[in-house]
Amino acid sequence: MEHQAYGADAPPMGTGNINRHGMPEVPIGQTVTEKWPVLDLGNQPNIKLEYWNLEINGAVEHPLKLSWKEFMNLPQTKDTSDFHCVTTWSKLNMHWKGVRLIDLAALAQPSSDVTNVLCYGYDNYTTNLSIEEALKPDVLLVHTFEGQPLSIEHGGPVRMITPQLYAWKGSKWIKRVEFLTEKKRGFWEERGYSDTAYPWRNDRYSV
Ligand SMILES: Nc1nc2c(c(=O)[nH]1)N[C@H]1C(S)=C(S)[C@@H](COP(=O)(O)O)O[C@H]1N2
Ligand SMILES: [Mo]
Repeated sequence: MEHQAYGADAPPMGTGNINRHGMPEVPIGQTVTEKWPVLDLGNQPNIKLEYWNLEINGAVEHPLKLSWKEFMNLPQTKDTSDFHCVTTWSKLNMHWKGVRLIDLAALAQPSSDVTNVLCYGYDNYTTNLSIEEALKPDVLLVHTFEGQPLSIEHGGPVRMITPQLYAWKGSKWIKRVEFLTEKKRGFWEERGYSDTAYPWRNDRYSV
């Protein structure tokens, strides 16, 4: 283990102005890009809106299975946030519109012993998050980017974003969020990537 100062966490690592989370704008080891690269497992599902559903279930009082219309009728949130890919690019100031995961959780009512979530994509991707990270107010299920419907290659009709974690934690083509009372690992987490994925800790791989 690396040496740390007594009585304090190591400061967040990165460069640039301090952002709204009190973090340096560009996390350690990242380079800002203007382009938006596409990264996935190579299978981009094309889900017609009439067949699209979002399931919120697991350890919850009221499991949900929402149609597109029901999803779009939920309270909508606009936000501007940054996107940090573990392959070392970051894209800043992206304008999103979608539904907060915490607003969906308020409808589903997770039980008090929930500790984790596992998110599932229509391409059978999975990724895991702690409940604390999953319920941060900038974790959105987005359908609109820069005023346009989110493209299929970037996870449309709806994907999750996790601006305070590496971007693999945000499932494209999101299909299901399962609330859990113990950790289950997702696709990359089973292959050596970090459960926590904190960009300002250079927390890319599991230790
Ligand atoms: N469903 C699904 N979500 C996914 C992935 C995937 O393969 N399938 N790849 C992840 C990875 S590794 C990254 S870096 C981001 C990339 O999002 P982008 O292609 O829109 O840049 O999506 C994440 N979400
Ligand atoms: Mo990635």
